[in-house]
Amino acid sequence: TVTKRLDEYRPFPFELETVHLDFRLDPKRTEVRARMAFIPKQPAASLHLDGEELELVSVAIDGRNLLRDEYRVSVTGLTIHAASLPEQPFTIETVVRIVPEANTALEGLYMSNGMYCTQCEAEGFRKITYYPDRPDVMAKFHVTIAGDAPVLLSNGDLVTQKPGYAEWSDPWPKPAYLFALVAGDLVAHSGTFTTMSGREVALNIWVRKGDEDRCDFALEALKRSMKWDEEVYGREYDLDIFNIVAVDDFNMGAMENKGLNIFNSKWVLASPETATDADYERIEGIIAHEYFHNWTGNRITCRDWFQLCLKEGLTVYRDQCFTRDTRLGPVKRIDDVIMLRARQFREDRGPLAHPPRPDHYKEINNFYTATVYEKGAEIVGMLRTLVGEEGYRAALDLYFERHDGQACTIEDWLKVFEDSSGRNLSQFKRWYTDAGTPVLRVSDTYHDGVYTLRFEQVTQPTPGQAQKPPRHIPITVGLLTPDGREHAPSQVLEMTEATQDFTFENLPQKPVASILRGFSAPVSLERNVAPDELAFLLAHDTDPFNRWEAGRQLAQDALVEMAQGKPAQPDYAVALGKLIADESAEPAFRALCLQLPSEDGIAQTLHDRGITPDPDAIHAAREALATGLAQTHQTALGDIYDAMAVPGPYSPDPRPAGQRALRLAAAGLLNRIDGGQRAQTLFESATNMTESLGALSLLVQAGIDDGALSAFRERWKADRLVMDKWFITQLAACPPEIAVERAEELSDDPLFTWKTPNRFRALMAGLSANHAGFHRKDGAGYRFYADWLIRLDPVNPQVAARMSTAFETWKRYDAERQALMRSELERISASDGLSRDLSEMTTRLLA
Ligand code: DPP
Ligand code: ZN
Repeated sequence: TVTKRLDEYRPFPFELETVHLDFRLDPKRTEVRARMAFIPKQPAASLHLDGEELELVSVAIDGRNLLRDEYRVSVTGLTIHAASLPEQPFTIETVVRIVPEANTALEGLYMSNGMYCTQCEAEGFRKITYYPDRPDVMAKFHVTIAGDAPVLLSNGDLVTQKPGYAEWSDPWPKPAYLFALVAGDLVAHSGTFTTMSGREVALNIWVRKGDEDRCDFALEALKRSMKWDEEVYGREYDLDIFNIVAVDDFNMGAMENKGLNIFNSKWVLASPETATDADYERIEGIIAHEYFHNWTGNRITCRDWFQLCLKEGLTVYRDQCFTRDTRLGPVKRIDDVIMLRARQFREDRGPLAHPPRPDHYKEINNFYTATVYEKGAEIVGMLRTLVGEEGYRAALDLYFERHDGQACTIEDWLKVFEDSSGRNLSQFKRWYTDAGTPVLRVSDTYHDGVYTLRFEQVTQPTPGQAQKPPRHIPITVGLLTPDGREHAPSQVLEMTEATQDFTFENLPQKPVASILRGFSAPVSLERNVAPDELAFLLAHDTDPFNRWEAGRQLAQDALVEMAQGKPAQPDYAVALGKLIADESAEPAFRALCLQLPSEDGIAQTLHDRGITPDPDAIHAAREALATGLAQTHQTALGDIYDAMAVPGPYSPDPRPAGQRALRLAAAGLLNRIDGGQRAQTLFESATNMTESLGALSLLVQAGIDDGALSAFRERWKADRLVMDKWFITQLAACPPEIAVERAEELSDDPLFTWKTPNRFRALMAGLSANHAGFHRKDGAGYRFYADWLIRLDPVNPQVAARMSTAFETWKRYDAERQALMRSELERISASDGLSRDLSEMTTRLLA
């Protein structure tokens, strides 16, 4: 397979103004007729239209059928020779046939539970018809659908419909990856939204019959998103109708097709009985994300797929800010950083490390990563920190004004910041082009009223990038007096050198520095801080992020010691005691402070400190620390458990959700010493999924789960979304020594419908989340996991490739485990007919 390179970008030599698509739907033999109006822009040798797995019926130019020697069909598409191309504008008409029911890769047009559905990003449109399937070719789409289904949907506005037929027209030029078609027996949960200029937009959430009472939360979230984008970014919706469809078989979370978003049903459907607090928050965030793409992604799209983070980083940043504004801001920030470290920092330290804007790839689907998305969002946040609130809004206004209707690059994006702020961002650009997480070392001195912070930045080499010049890093710093007051408001230090000093004068006493407030840059901060200073920050820091961070640091230090067989120091337990008792803090915040670092995170920290992580020792250390905390704070935790019960009907609002989170965190610690008694009671009395699933997880962890797991299965076996939770929860929470056997048993369960991505992911992610279970010394976890990747690959290469990232940390571990993982990766890469997706992944993982 070929490697695609950023520096080989060439514009498409034709303009494509409009495309007419006529679909005749049939599961076994769908016919697609496409009419494309091309305008030559420059003399072209030939015209290549992308196409894969299509049966070509005919191709004509300006009404004349082409002869067999006027074009060539290959596995990548249809090429029309130059001699047959008119010099004036011309129309190509093609007819192809495709087989939706045979499409298990879920890319292009496929079927899910009898419904037709499409997924075209990144390059799925070429599996529907021959077309210049690249994001910089933007055309107006006109679509007719003939098919035996009550509901027939496509992008844009509805022109006409009658039984078995519908016609849609999208006035906004768009790239093919935003095309969508849905046909099926669906029902709508509907509403309206009046935009800021007074236009009424019809909103519909389309679902299978029986699911319509689980749509209201998503509909309201959509309205909140539309309002927020008007208020915060001045962006108004631009069609008369906005449709969302829920589909059970979907490779991604959701897709922002113009006017017709398609969602994995997991991220739309919610009821108190079936969705957790975390699901509610995530649904709201994803609804917002896909809606926000209408401006950042659709109206302004990417020139090529190397620029993916232009739309994704910005849109993630926008959805994160939306959630911060609508829920608890500081708690959301901490959640986002936990996620960033767990996924992106992990990626950045391993063989899959790549820049937010990669410069080469074989399969673009392998670059829908935490680096492109979450690190991409952090970069936007840093830009905002550098230019300030007003500067940010000015830059975004200019971005929309200058680039509406265009396909853009990271250079265009940075230029609007440069032009609107007058700043030079050439060094800052390295955040987009360089991979790796900078390590930021800090030391401080104090003499005669002058306090000096010395920063040193180092970024380790990453695959293909040996040299790492210094980056432009915004470091938000606050200084606290020894009695816990602010010396001065937070300020942003701009680091641009490898080593740099910043001084603060006229300080009567040595201050306590709170560094990297709000996690102002995605770096790894290394700082020798005494436990009593961390305890001080945990008690007094006015920046909630750093307050939490201080506690996390204490926990991590304790776990690193304990995982090496050293006894636990009391610092963390003592410091945490104050926070447990601090009733002025948000329950959701206290819940986060009670959450211990994950075992995978501890393994990473050990590796960073030059110590080979031992998964069993890490598991034992974490259990011991949790048990110790429960013993030390038994009474206080018991009080919290009682006080945080939420009476009355369920509400997914952040406050009651925070109380439930704190209550479950307390129960989680106490579970180690109360024999699972609280978990048992909670499981039996739970009236919502948050408590029910939380309690189930604790019972599994305590090893007293038999009755509960089967009762849960019996109650929910017909509900696919809840059953996904049943699979993942028991694997993630069970004692590591039984994880692989349990995964094997579950893979024999008739409910393990492995071709459904959600179910496959539930089982595999459950196992790999069980750190010590997955990394079992005899390699049984690796073998089981690899067996399933090999089995899934021919059916659904995208999901198989995505799930192979479970192995991305293989070089962290001891020689025996490394050898075991390496041989599984080699076994995968030697399988017959390996997909381009998984083959690129194993090659990179093994490099
Ligand atoms: N559907 C994915 C997302 O919204 C890819 N664009 O991020
Ligand atoms: Zn997105």
